[in-house]
Order: sequence, then C-alpha cells, then structure tokens
Amino acid sequence: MRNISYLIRRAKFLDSRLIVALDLYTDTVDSKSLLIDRLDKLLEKLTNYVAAIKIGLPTILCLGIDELHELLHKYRDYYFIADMKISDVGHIDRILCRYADRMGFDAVISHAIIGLKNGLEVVVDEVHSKGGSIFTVCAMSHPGAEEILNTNFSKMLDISLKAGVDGFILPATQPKYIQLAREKIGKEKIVISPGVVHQGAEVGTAVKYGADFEIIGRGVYLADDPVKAAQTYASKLRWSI
Ligand code: NUP
Repeated sequence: MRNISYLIRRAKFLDSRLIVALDLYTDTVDSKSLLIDRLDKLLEKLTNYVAAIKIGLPTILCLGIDELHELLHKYRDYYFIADMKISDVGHIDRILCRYADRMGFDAVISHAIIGLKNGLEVVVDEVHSKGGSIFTVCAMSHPGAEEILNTNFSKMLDISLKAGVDGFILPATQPKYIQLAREKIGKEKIVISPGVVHQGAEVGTAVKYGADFEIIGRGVYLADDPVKAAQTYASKLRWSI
C-alpha cells in the first residue's frame, strides 16, 4: 500500500483531480474474461488523465482476489482505492483491510458511523501498518442519506479526525458538507467527492467547495468514448486551478 503523498504526486504530475470509479461487473462466469479485457483496456487508455481508480464490491466480488491483484499490479502507476465501505466490528474490519492490501490496493474506504473504539481505530491501525491511506464516509450522495446518516455528519467527522484518517468521502450532490468539513479540518486532509455527472452534481462543483478530487463512475465507463470523456472531465478538474 502507498499513502496519499503518492496520490498527490501523481495528481500534480497529470494535472488532474479526476478519480474514476470502475464499477464494472458481469453476471455470467463465461464473460469474466471479457470483463477483465474491458478493465485492462480502460486502465491502459485512461492513464494520462486519471489520478486514481476506485473499485468497489461489485467488481471485487466478480473478479476475485487473484485476478484483481494481477490487474492492479499491471497498472501500478495508478493510486488504487478499495471502496469496501467497511462497517463491521474491529476484527472483521481488520481482515477486510488485509484483503485490500493483498489485492494491491493503496487505500481503503470505511464508514465512519461504526465509531472509534474497536471500529475505526482498528481500521486505521491496520491500513497504516501496511503504509496505506484510509478515507471515511462522513456523508453520502444519495437522497436517503439525509434521513439518518448525514444527520451525524459532524460526529463522524470528529471521530474520523480522532482516529487519524487521511481523508474523507463527501458528496458533490450536497456540497455544504464539503464546505463545513473544510472549515473544520483545514487543508491537511484530503476530500474526495462522488455524485458527479450521473447523480446530478456538475463537474467542478465539489472542487469549488473545497474537495481535492471528484469521483466519476458511469460518466466515464458508460460514455460512448470513455477516454474522451475522462479527458474532458480531467480538463475541467485540473490540479493547478
Ligand atoms: O456517498 C457516496 N456516493 C457514491 O456514489 C459514496 C460513494 N463511495 N459513492 C461511490 O461513488 C459509489 O459506490 C460509486 O462507486 C461512485 C459513484 O458512481 P457514479 O454515480 O459516478 O457512477
């Protein structure tokens, strides 16, 4: 695992604040090799525009540990974030973080709602012991998040800071949380923001409110020309602005 200084170096080098979520999967066993080919080609072609790749449970479960490891190893220039949204008790969280490391991820996303004691403290300990970074979800981007999760935003932010996380996942669809977090955390920590394009937030909004990176999934991998789409988004998400 590598920490966020690698991510920042790569973002500066590419002049890009774009993170692509590759949530690709397949329902049938025989099309797994087609999926691997598709991911391989995307990773090969996106490399000049994309600072980090975020991969979640659909793709992890579909590909399995060994296939994913091979792919991540082949494209090691990217910073790889495991969106496992860890949310269990400590000893289980620790196992999941070890799997993330085994697959070749550099960073792990955990829910902050699990709290500090025998929760986040374990996640941070495990990921940091491997040299990686940990990001916590302190508010989510879908409308239902406002019902319970986001009402605990401040507490989750405090708990995450206490745990010593490296950054936060905050919604581009609700940029007030990005602004509030930035006021509290200063410039030290990284803010990564999903909800861009398909969930309604415009490219560049989250960065305007203080995010360091924007995550775009379907806006890239469902585009007719994913490489052109990534290039266009990256040009609106320059590191230097
Ligand atoms: O609050 C969140 N919202 C969200 O969409 C936290 C996330 N981690 N995500 C992830 O961002 C989601 O799992 C998906 O991988 C990505 C958004 O994808 P898209 O809406 O750009 O396709």
